[in-house]
Amino acid sequence: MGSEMERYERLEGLRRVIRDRILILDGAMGTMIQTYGLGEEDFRGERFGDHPTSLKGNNDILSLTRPEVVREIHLAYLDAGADLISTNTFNANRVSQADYGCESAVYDMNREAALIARAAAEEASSRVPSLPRFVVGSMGPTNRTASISPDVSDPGFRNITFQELAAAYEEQARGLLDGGADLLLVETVFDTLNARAGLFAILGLLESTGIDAPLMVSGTITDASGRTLSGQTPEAFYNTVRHAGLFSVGLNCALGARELRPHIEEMSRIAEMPVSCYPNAGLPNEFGAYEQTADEFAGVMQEFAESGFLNMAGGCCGTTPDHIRALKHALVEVPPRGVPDVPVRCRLSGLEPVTIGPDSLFANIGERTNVTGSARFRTLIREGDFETALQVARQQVEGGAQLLDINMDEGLLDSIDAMRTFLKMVATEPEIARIPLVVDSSRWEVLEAGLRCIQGKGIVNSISLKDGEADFKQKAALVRRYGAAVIVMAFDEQGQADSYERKVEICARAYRILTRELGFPPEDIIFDPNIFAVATGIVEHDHYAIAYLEACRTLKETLPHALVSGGVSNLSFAFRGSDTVREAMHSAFLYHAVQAGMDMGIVNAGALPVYDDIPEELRAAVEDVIFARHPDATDRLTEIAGRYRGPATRQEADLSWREGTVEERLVHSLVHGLGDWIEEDVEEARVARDLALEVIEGPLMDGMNVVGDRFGDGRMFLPQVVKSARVMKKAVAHLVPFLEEESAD
Ligand code: THG
Repeated sequence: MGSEMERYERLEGLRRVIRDRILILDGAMGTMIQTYGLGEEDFRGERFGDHPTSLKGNNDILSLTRPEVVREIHLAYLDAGADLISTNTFNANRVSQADYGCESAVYDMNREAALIARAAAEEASSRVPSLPRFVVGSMGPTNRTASISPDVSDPGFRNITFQELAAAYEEQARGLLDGGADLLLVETVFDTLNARAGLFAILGLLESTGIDAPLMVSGTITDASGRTLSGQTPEAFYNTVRHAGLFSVGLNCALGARELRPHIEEMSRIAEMPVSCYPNAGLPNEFGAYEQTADEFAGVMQEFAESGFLNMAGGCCGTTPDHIRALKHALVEVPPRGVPDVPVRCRLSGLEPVTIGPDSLFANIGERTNVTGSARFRTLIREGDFETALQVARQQVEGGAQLLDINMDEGLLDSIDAMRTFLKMVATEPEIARIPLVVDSSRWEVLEAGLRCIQGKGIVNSISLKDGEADFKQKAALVRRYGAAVIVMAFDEQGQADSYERKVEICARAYRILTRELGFPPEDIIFDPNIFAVATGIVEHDHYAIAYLEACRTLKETLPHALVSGGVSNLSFAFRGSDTVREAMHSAFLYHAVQAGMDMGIVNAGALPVYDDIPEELRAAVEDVIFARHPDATDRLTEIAGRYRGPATRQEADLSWREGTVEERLVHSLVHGLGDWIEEDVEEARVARDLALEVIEGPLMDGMNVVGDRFGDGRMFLPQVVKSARVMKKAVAHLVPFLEEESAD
């Protein structure tokens, strides 16, 4: 509706006005619909008269069957002062509508809803032309989560895929845009993988249609931990959605405004775009009703605005036109938040944020979760023992890995399947999923499968110019739509770069293409100018380390914001079997590489000795090799290597808790979600007490009470609690036969 020109001018107006004042969003649609007391017949209307299942409660269908109700609610919010009204489409996606068997009406629901809202906005705008009104296409999170297993005993299971979500969001976005929505709002994000699927679809749609629709994203924090349902902190959430070129980002819904304060403050500190906030009218009472009055609600929001947190404000569940009127009144004099000058940095995320850049230390990427880089990991994956393979990941994290490289490239494996399964299992281990993931493969299909399984902002390892520019650009554009950073190898049509000149030439060319032709953010480009093995006995290899170090320095000086990485253990392949020598080579090399500007590297986390702790003689021999100081440097290192055989430095996981009493050990396993010892400990406790029931009522309940307390006060979050529940289930399963015997006695 309306011409392209009108739409263009309206959006220009929106981009201007958001700088001048806090824009007012509307309040709850569902809360208002409830006041109409509609019955089954209202929901069905004529169109769905014969629909086989009950439709009562399917609010989104009312846009088709009782459009005047929806229109009246929009007008009430516009009358209350809303600048933006959101369409009646929160659940109008085929995933949620499957509950009602209404998938085939999804497009129509969205298009009609947008038409209704558009007409209402036009009506209000024509009454007060100086106050333009906008239509926001609302897209809820669906009723499924892509990164949480609905079955506690099967952590690798999911009931929805990235592709299914992307298809659902695309269909919905098409309907909304066809009906005339000005903006699209991916809202109430409880699982950022769902949102990333939505953004992937929407970015693709906007690109293929050429439509300009500003995007809003709003997350929701569901419990005292201050995290999303799927476990991300607000900053991790922000880092995960930031790639989509957002018009605004913010938080809505759960907990109510008061509890949201620290989180919206955090968001306003980090977001490089306007911040929105539309909370519930407080916490629901025991009957699920919201009691916060319009004045109380507006009072809390006014304090947020005065603290400089807000650019857009409105209401979620339980809010009414009265709340919006009071809100508008409370905010009318308050200036909007100024968008801060946030330094350009590579901002990644797992469940928690990781920032890499000039002011951060060198970042370790754990290398052991690689089927070609670890014989142990390969055997476990080949045997399908993913549970134990997770231990390898955990050990890397405990050894200090701040990111984790995952590679499943092996001839005998179904690499796509292995990548998916492993990443889904990692997602249920908060200790591991805390850190960002690096999806490593030489096959694009495997990289893509990985990107569809990780919740946070990860890294693609890798792409290169080896198959030409067109292929490189196509993959880079997709990486961006998926919301990942990318490792670019110094590899082109001519082959891998081994000299300083070739390394710099290829990286500079890739940088130019990415930044100038694709608009790829330079901070999300990580160059890998190839660490090759030295001391191989082949003279041409002697300068490989120097070439890397010099290239590193030049790349950092000439390609602004881009980062440099490398696979450090490659350097020492010639000394396989001599871990002490290899590790000394890695540490000495890193010492110099970090000075040359290397930002991150793939390393055996936990197996890097401190540079100053390397025996003087060994260090000198290693550095002679790295810097090719003598023609006989390799021979010299080989000669002394014999003296440094034997086990190298290894960091073991801290097992001191195993020395506690059996009760303490049970509580520890439950609280930390550790399943490895639970059965033996439960058995020990059962034998000591003589009654299985007492083990449950005693230490197991004690453990779960600790979990409950920590969840209650926010020190644990849902994915951790799920792990505890899994351990509890395992413990109880062990006791069941004994419980049955006891009750038979
Ligand atoms: N650049 C980028 N990605 C990479 C590499 C790189 N990914 C893979 C690899 N190179 C980095 N990872 C490893 C992992 C392990 C080893 C080397 C590099 C390694 N493994 C022992 C070996 O082969 O001797 C295996 C020992 C064992 O089985 O336990 O050295 O350069 N972007």
